[in-house]
Order: sequence, then structure tokens, then C-alpha cells
Amino acid sequence: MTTPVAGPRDDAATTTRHITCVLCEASCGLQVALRGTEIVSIKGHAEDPLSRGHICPKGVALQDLHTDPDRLRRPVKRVGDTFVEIGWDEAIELAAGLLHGVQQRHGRDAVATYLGNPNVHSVGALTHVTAIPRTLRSRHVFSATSVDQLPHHLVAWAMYGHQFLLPVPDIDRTRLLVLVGTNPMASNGSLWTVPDFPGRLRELRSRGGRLVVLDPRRTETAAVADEHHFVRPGTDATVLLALVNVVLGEGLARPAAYVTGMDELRVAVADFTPELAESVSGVAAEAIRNLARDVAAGSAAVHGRMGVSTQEFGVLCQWAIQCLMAITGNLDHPGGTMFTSPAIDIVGRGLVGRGHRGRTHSAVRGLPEFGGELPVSVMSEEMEGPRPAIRGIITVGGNPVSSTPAGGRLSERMAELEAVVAIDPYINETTRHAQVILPPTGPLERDHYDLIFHTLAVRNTARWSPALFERGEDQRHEWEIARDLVLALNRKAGRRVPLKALVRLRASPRLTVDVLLRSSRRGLSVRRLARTPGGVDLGPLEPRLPERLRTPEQEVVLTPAVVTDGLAALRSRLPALRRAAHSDDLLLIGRRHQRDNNSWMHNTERLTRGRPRHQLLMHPDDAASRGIEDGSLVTVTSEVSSLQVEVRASDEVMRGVVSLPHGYGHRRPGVRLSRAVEVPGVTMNDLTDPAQVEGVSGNAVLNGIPVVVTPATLMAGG
Ligand SMILES: Nc1nc2c(c(=O)[nH]1)N[C@H]1C(S)=C(S)[C@@H](COP(=O)(O)OP(=O)(O)OC[C@H]3O[C@@H](n4cnc5c(=O)[nH]c(N)nc54)[C@H](O)[C@@H]3O)O[C@H]1N2
Ligand SMILES: Nc1nc2c(c(=O)[nH]1)N[C@H]1C(S)=C(S)[C@@H](COP(=O)(O)OP(=O)(O)OC[C@H]3O[C@@H](n4cnc5c(=O)[nH]c(N)nc54)[C@H](O)[C@@H]3O)O[C@H]1N2
Ligand code: SF4
Ligand SMILES: [Mo]
Repeated sequence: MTTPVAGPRDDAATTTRHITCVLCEASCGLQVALRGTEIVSIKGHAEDPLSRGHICPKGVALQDLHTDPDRLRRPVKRVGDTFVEIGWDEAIELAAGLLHGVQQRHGRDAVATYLGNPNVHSVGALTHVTAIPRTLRSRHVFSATSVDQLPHHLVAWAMYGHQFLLPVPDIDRTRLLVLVGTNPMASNGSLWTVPDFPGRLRELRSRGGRLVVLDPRRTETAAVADEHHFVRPGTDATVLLALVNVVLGEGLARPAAYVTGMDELRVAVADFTPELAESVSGVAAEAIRNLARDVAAGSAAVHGRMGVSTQEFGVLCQWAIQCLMAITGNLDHPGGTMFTSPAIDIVGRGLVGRGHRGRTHSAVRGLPEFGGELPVSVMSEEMEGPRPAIRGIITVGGNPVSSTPAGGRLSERMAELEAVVAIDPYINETTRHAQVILPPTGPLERDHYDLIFHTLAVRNTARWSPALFERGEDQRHEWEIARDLVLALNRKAGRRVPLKALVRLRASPRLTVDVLLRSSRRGLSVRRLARTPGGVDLGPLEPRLPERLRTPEQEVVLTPAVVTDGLAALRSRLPALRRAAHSDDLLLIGRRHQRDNNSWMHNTERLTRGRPRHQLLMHPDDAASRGIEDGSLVTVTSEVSSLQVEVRASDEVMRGVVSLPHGYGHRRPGVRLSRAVEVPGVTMNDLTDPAQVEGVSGNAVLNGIPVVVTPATLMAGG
């Protein structure tokens, strides 16, 4: 099926190879021992200048993914209720015909594209898959970004002038690390490529540094922190704005010359006192004051992720964090939050656009696009009604039925669409609705270079990861699939592909990366990197401002109107938030486990055996007051739906908060994941509500969902 690509020989039988793990943002360098086509071991590569030998259980499980019999190697088409294998030519023709047919009948906007998370972990997707929506020319482009980090991009665009100017904590030099709504001990970091977080944290400690965590759950990260504050879900904006308020109020600000809008900022945050924050968040006012002073003392980095971007006030949270860093002089300073200097500079070279907002709006709710994408929360509604705007979809590396709000409703809509095409290696909750599935090669069968994650990494390095195994004759790389599909779509539309675009489509990712490396004038090439297993070390992060800013005046804009306009919504919510803080109501939040990978790595025994981890976590007092016993089945009801799941009583969540892991619940008709369907658990997004979006960006609200939890027997008994 696959043959290993020739590599250096260690002895007669085994060879040692070095690759990058593409399963999460940590992007660890791995060392693989091969005997023939058999993987003998996968370990962290100790010499890797970025990841320094780190590996987690998912990295080891890459081999299970590689040999998984459920993973598709050849295209399949739907025949009745089943899928049958077909050849590539037929599959591409079928896919293009389906999508083109919908556009012919209903106009070009009738076909949607949904791009999932694995695209950012695949160089071929970045170089080629983006040509698919460009070819379709539909305004219905969606991605996992709007169930994830859209607030980060919007704030970066508004304050720094480019959606990808995302500063990262300089963990290797900082004195104070503050993590808000992120659990890198499990997730290995996000919008922050920080492989070996545990090791780096140990070093921080041995330098005398501290870790402070704000989270409604005592996470694996909170458990190893010096200080952990429970914060009521959805109220972080008040805490973060209060930090800014204290810094300004106590005269602790020392912004760089290129930071503008100090007076406006002072006005904007004047009413967000620590006392107000305490009254809604539960974080003590004195703790907020102390933290603000500590951050202002310098060499401090604050980072907020999923917990504070996928919530009601996500943009205000990300904005307050950036303001705090900028006014305390921690932005762009060693030990603070810094911008990277990647070998291939996707920002500086314009490979990713600066961003724009509001050029189009969704039809039903009128939500604005950002960077050419509409919020994924509108996807279902645009498929509904007497004259639905969307009648066909192509999903690429995405599982929106599991990962977007009210995925169950989306599933029903997808079953009715005229055309569903997927580029995906599995028949899962989403792709089971496809008429044709085009499976790309897996992580061990393709070359890789981290265009995205080098840009977010705690150290500047450059690493080429060659395919471990050659792809089989009957397999296709993602870039080849995208190339062939784009060409077929153009043929159907009777359009000639311009020569420049054709050349780009025909160039392999390896060639493209090589050209980009050579033209970066740092003496790098794919060949040079290939000779340096683990990659080239380009050193620690360096100050880049103001040169790197892309705002018109090369300033940091502290108070962009698009953001500050959002303050009114927070102010008007304060009375309700204050009431809620003193009520018995429950708010649902999500979580990640070290051995889960979003919705799609449950088909391996290695990652799913052992203690079940799908339960609803609930504080013992909240359970007791509802007559709920530890381990019993409960009914969880939200505004949109209701489901049943076992409860685990634990004081690791604060009172008033329950937690479900994201990415579970695979047992649905037609899913072909023989191991995953046995894994217990429910889909958290059956409870989340697409009507609830973050007010400025339209990002989904996935944390702080009001729910009612009752013993399941009550419901069963009527
Ligand atoms: N093992 C593993 N690693 C992964 C992934 C995975 O599925 N599994 N997924 C990858 C992906 S795609 C991403 S985006 C990253 C995400 O990486 P993280 O952002 O670290 O993700 P989570 O573990 O979801 O952490 C979110 C935290 O926010 C907390 N939280 C929830 N609501 C609130 C709130 O209102 N306020 C505050 N302050 N906290 C809140 C939750 O308790 C949780 O601890 O992880 C990546 N890495
Ligand atoms: N409630 C709740 N919802 C969430 C989250 C949460 O914390 N809570 N997290 C959100 C976040 S951060 C994210 S990033 C999204 C993720 O949402 P999605 O990107 O929609 O879903 P994934 O679970 O990452 O599923 C990846 C899909 O890609 C396929 N795949 C795997 N490898 C490849 C590949 O190399 N190429 C291709 N073409 N396909 C591949 C898999 O089979 C699967 O179908 O979920 C979001 N949804
Ligand atoms: S931490 Fe992430 S990149 Fe590193 S081995 Fe685990 S899954 Fe792979
Ligand atoms: Mo994500």
C-alpha cells in the first residue's frame, strides 16, 4: 500500500527519520524508527530546537491513523445508504458536476465551502485548497475560525492592521505568565505554538517566575499554577477591563511611542472597576488589583484563548488583553508578548490578506463577513426556508455537524442539500451526508512545512518535514485533489484558467515552499532544511515594532471603534450578569483532554482506552441540591435541545458551572468509525445555540451556555 521514502540507514534493518507532528499547534518534531514499512517507534526529537524532545500520546498515535482500516484511501460515492469505491477521474468529475450543477441552477452563491481545522495543519491545503472557494466565487465561505479564534483576528486587524499579527507569550523569558481560558497542559497551546509547555513552565518556575490562571475549572494547567482564580463563564471582559482600569488609574502605564489612544482608552474603561468585576465574575477585587500591578511591573505575558474567545464578549476580552500588554510596555518586549520573525513571513509578504469586515452580510441575520468568511453559526439558517440561499456544500477537513452550534440541525439540512462533496479521509458525522468523498493522504504520507505555526511559535525556527511514506498509486495528496477539482470546475464553467494560476496549481507544495524560502533571503531552501533534521534555529523572538504594524500610521490603535462600540452591549448586560452570579442557574462550558483531538481521533484504541472522560462535570453542591448522584444519568437542557449523559461530581468546576468535553458522540447512522462509535459521550454542540453569537465578530458562543440539569429518571418517569 505504501512504501517508505528512502532515508539514512542506521543498520541493516532500521532507519531513523524526522518529521513534524501535524495534529496540534505545538507542531512537535518527532523521531521515527522504521523497519521496512513498519513503524518501530515514534518519539520526540530531542535535538529539535523548537520542541526539544516533546511528544504527547497523540503524536504516538499517528501510526494508528496511518494503519486505520477505516481511513479512506480511494474516493467513494454514495449508492443508496452505502458508499462504494470509485476511481479518481470519475470522483473528480462527479464532484465538480454536482457543485457546478447547483451553481447553474441557483447561482454561484448557492454552493458553500466549509474549511475545517486540519487545513491549517496541511501545507498542501494552504497552497491549493484555498483555490476551491476562489474558483466557486460564492460568498458562502465558512471555516472553523468562527467557532474558534475569530475575535483574535478581528482585534489584531483593528489594533495592529493585520489579522495575523498575533503576539505570543515569550514564555522562555517571562517572569509572569497569565493564562485566561486556556489549558495548555491538555491542549499544548493555541495561537501560541509552545511545544513542551510542561517543561517550559518548569523552567519559568526555576527562574523564579509565576503562572496565574483564570478559569471556571481547576484545569490541568490551573492545578500546576501558582495562583488560580475561578471566574464565572462569560464575565472575563469585566476582569480584563478592570486590569486595564487599575493600570491607568494607578499611573502604571508606560506605553511605547507608537501606541495611540490612551485618553480614549481611559474613558472607555473608567467604569470597569475591580469591584464591578468582582460582582459579576467572582474574582476578588483585591486579586485583580494585585495582578494589574504585577503585570505592570514588566516581563509579563497575558494570553487568552478558547475560553475567552468563544464566549459572549470574546472580542472585548481579546481587546482588553492586547490593551493591557500595550499600555504596560509588555507588548513587543522580551518576556512579554511578541511577534515572530518566521522564515516565510506570511504577513510581511502578503501571503495572508490583512483582513476586512462587512463587505457582504449573511442573508437571514445580516451578520458581516470577516476576511472573506461568514460566521459558521449562520450556515444552517442559510440552508432553510422556501428559497434557501445555500443548496450545496463542499467540506474540506471539517466536521461541522460535530463542531458547530446545533450541529444536529445542520445534519438534517445537509441530508436535504442537492450537492454534498467532502475532501476528508473518514466517513463521519458530517461526511456521511456526502454524495462523493475525496480522501487525501495522511500526515505520514505527505511533505509538510508549517506556514502558519512557525508564525505563532515561541522561537523562530524553520523545519521541513518530508513524507515518511510514499503515497500509494491509488492515493492523492490534498493539493492534487484541489488542483484537479479546480481544473474540472473551470472546465464545467467553460472558463480558461489564467496561466499564472495554472502554474501555481501545478506546483507542488514542496516547490512553492522552496521558492518562498529561497526568496526570503535567509539562506534557506527545502534542500538545506532537509539536511537539517529538526530544522534550523533562527533564535529567540525579537522586537518587531513599530515596523511590523500594518495600520495606516504604523501605530497600535488602542481604541478602534469597531471594538469599543461593543462596550455598550456589555454595560447593558451587567445587571443580568450580576443577578446570575447570585442565582442557582447553571452555565455550560467545554473542555479538551490531552488524548482527544477535536472530533476526529477517537478511532484509535490507544487514545480511547482507560477511564471514561466524557462525563458532565458538576460541583458536588450543585449536584446535591438537585438530587443528582455522582455517576448517575442526567438530562441537560439548553435553549435549543436536550441530551442525556452521566455526571461526575467534582469540585474542579466552580459552583454554577458544568463542563462537557467537545468532540464526542459519534454513534449516528452511517458513521463508519468502528472504534469511535463505541466511545461513550454526547455532542456538546447539540446544546449550543447558533442564535448566540459574539456581538462584534459573529464568532460562535460555545462557553457559558445556560442549561438546566435534572436527574434523567425524572424525565423518563414523566
Ligand atoms: N489534546 C488536545 N489538544 C488540542 C485540541 C484537542 O482537541 N485536544 N484542539 C486544538 C485546537 S483546534 C485548539 S483551538 C486548541 C484550544 O486550546 P485551549 O484554548 O487551551 O482549549 P481548551 O482546552 O478548550 O481550553 C479552554 C479553557 O477555557 C475554559 N473556559 C470556558 N469558559 C470560560 C470562560 O468564560 N472564561 C474563562 N476564563 N475560561 C473559560 C475552560 O474551562 C478551558 O479550560 O487546542 C488544540 N489542542
Ligand atoms: N462546543 C465546542 N465546539 C467546538 C469547540 C469547542 O471547544 N467546543 N472547538 C472548536 C475548535 S477550536 C475547532 S478548531 C473546531 C474544529 O472543527 P472542525 O474543523 O470542523 O472539525 P475537526 O473535529 O477538527 O474535524 C476535522 C475533520 O477533518 C478530517 N481530517 C483529518 N485529517 C485531515 C486531513 O489531513 N485532510 C483533510 N482534508 N481532512 C482531514 C477529519 O476526518 C474530520 O472530518 O471545533 C470547534 N467547535
Ligand atoms: S503535542 Fe501536538 S504536535 Fe506535539 S506530539 Fe502531541 S499532538 Fe503532536
Ligand atoms: Mo481550534
